[in-house]
Amino acid sequence: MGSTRRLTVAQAVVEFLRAQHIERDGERGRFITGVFGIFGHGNVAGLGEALEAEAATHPDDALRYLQARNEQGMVHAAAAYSKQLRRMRTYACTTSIGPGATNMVTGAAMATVNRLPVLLLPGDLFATRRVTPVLQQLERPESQDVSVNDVFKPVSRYWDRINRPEQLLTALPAAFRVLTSPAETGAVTLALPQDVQAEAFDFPTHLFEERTWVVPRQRPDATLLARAADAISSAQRPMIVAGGGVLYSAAEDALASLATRFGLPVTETQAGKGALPWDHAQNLGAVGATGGSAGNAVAQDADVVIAIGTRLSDFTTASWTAWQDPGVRFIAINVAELDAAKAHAIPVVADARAALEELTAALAARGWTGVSPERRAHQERLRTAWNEEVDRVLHLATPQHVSQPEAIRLTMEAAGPDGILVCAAGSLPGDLHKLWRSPRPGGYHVEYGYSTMGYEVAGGMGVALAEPDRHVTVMVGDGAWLMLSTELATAVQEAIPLTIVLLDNHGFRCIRNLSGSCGGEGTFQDFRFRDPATGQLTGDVLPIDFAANAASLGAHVVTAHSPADLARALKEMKGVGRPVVIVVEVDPSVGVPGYDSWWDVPVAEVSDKPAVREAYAEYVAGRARIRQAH
Ligand SMILES: Cc1ncc(C[n+]2csc(CCOP(=O)(O)OP(=O)(O)O)c2C)c(N)n1
Ligand SMILES: [Mg+2]
Repeated sequence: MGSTRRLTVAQAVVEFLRAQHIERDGERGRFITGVFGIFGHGNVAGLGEALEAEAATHPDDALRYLQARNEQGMVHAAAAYSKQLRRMRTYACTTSIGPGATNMVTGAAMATVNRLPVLLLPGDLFATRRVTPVLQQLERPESQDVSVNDVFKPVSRYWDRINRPEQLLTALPAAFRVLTSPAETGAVTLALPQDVQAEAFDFPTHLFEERTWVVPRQRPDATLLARAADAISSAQRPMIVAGGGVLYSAAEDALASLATRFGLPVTETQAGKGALPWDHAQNLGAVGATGGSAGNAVAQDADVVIAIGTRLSDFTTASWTAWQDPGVRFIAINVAELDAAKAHAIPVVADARAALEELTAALAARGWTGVSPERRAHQERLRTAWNEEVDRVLHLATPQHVSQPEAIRLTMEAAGPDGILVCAAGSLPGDLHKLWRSPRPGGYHVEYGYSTMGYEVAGGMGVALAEPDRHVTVMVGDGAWLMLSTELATAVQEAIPLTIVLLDNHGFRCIRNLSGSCGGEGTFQDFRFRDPATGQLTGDVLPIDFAANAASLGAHVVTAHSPADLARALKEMKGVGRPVVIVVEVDPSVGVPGYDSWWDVPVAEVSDKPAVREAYAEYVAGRARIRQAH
């Protein structure tokens, strides 16, 4: 018999988390920084007890417990932390059973869609079924082997329920294999029944030995890499789409040298933005539905597309209208086979950095000199024109309060070269994708895989935890703020110096615009009173006092009525040392234009309304441009 330690299941989980390390390129560190949690009967006596003991036993390097306000918010914070640290560290999240658990489902989906590691530890029903139904139990007449935690299955990359203590021996390593796998990572759910959490077992001590999960730099297959190099070296109008995988792989330098050496234009997805500095000679900016004029112009006639670390979502592909050359071919470099096989691409399943290094060597070995001088000059003209256009839009002013592009410019100027911008949903991400200028990697953090309203404040806190030396600014719409901003109280509690710029345009503005382009009236989108005369939401604007709302949670609050107010507030608030919320009323009449782009949002095929019929006709014409590349 080997040596054992008698621990509760919860204590064993905490011991195991402490012992897990991760390593890449010779850099090694603990993988789980701490645990976010909200307690209830489903976890307080289990994980709650174990975490209290952890804090007492390891005062200097305990897994830090952070108190959350909303379980969804804490998953956002954990995932944002991980995204910012290129998936090399994360937090675990513990909840009670029932609503505490299911509140995490949206966060889980967000993490999985964005391929971000988070470890979710929801409490679960008594495994013994001694007491049933327990408070908050979902009873199903056809089976007792189901709980609300089963809803985590489709949104988790690994899901398990620990019904007996010894199951930890296989479940925990399996969970960490997935969490630390670049190709498979996402939300990992270990449901922990309330009784089992508190149950003791003689665990073998080897379970708690320090482990190091080495993140591999998978090399590409020689045949497929050669095919990719052949395709690129015979292309006339090749281009690169840089996705989040470039950053997760720390492949920015490899990307810059490939692009520079061969004159390849680089375009950016939301997650890939910042991989090259905004003013890098090869950076043509955003591509796709929220792309700019340069990125979308090179895409239009590209004959070979090198897609690196991207899911090729509809925003990136402009719903597959971005590429119009009938012979266009894709090369997809990705750690995940799922993504590498999209768009009928040459699938280069590999770590981005390893693949880009080998691709550079293979192209050089073929004697390829890169993109023709004429095409390079064309690319440079597009880049210059785009940067001029961005300057123009950033200065679009208004006599009414502040325009959104202006607010973006002032926030960017105040953020400076080391600042980090955090955003997720609403009209802001599209505008930011076009306009924000990130001088260094990691300065632009927008969650646009799941585009989750409510990610902004919680995510901003996670980013600030990840990078305490860089100032974090969150830009958030009034709608997203109202949906979920209470993690602000946690940021206050932890004295995290966040700046939150809350843009009040009295409604779900981007959906109002979308409704308009589909022939709708958009009246469901304004934050207005119901007007007794019309019976509709067409009354006065709701008098929501966002400043009072933020101040009530303990933030330092400033209201900015003009661009000068906003500039001053942004500057002064950087040194406050605790969360600051700047409330700005924006004039929604000043928008950021689109640049030869399209997004497939189906319009009602039949309607009595002429506006809808007109929108439908336009929609059908737009849809005709879809080139199904998959
Ligand atoms: C959780 C969630 N619910 C609904 C949506 C759909 N949605 C996308 S943007 C948006 C409106 C956002 O309003 P606001 O934050 O005020 O930004 P604005 O468009 O006004 O700039 C909605 C409802 C979403 N992305 N996330
Ligand atoms: Mg709004």
